[in-house]
Amino acid sequence: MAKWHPYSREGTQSRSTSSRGATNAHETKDAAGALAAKVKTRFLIISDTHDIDLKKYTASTGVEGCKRLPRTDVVLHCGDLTESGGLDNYKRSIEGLASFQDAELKLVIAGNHDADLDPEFCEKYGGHADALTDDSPEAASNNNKVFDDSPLHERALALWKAKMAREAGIVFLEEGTHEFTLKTGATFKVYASPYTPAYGISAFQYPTGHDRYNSSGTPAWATNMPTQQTVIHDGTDIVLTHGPPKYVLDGCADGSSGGCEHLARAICRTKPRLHCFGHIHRAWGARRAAWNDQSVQDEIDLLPEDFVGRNLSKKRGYASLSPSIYEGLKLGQETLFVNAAVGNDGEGSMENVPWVVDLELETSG
Ligand SMILES: [Mn+2]
Repeated sequence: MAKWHPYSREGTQSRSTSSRGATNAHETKDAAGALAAKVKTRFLIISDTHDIDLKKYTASTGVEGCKRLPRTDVVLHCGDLTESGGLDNYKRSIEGLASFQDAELKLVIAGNHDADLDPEFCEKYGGHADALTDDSPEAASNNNKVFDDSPLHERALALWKAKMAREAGIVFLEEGTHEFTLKTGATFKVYASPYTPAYGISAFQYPTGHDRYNSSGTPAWATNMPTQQTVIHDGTDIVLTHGPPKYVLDGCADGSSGGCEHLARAICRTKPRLHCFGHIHRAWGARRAAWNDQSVQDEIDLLPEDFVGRNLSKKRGYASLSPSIYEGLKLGQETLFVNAAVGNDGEGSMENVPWVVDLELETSG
């Protein structure tokens, strides 16, 4: 089979004929010269939806002028599904994610606004969520009977792990490393974390001096405190965090950088193919970093921006990368950073558009 290119005629056709489940595998030589099968996998990356009803963007007829989002293999949601939690709001988020019917897998993490999913936050400040309004027996069966008087965070989490979510291919990721294999055989390792550096009173936060992502290399001013779950391991393909790494798509309104430098160090160390996040809405965008022998271990060398611009993306309803970015994306040599914070404009629509990214993944077995 000919080499697949995201913008080639062949690549376009393979999408438009919608042969779901068909592989686009081809053989390429890996670093050791061995033949390894690769399969193109299309990701929709979205973050900070803050109670937006995603069904508006997946309906076959445009609803309220919303651009319909394209079909993808996997949806990645980088947290802040809600404005301030709430079981009804999570349920609407689950229904919205489930409406991406073509995507066989939807990976989801919480964010600092999804307060009642954080047990520590709930214990300290109490939860924000109200009980579900639909307490019919049918809803109870779909929602794993989350209507008992168990702690709020348990009920919120149960909703995300219930039958309705599972059957829709939604996987709520706890902090740590998770491995997935798609129907095509494409396999990938994801590190997930909902945590961000402390800023005001919010859920899933840690003091800026706590390094949870690395087991060594922590500067003297900070405290090294990783666990097997929180450390980012070598061999990670995709890092999915709520917050950005320091100095990468993390510019705040006051000119400061809202990202985490320990996370940045972990990305330098592990060099994943893709690091996606949100949290800092105004820093929406994508940047590519090249890792070469000259690069300093704790600095990220960003390449110039060369992706499709924000205005064109808005017209189309989603953002994607220019071909030149794809040509450079080589495993271990480059990392693609995506801040996919779409934000709620206050009227239930997105301020920015989601990203569509293709990765060539190894196949299992
Ligand atoms: Mn956030």
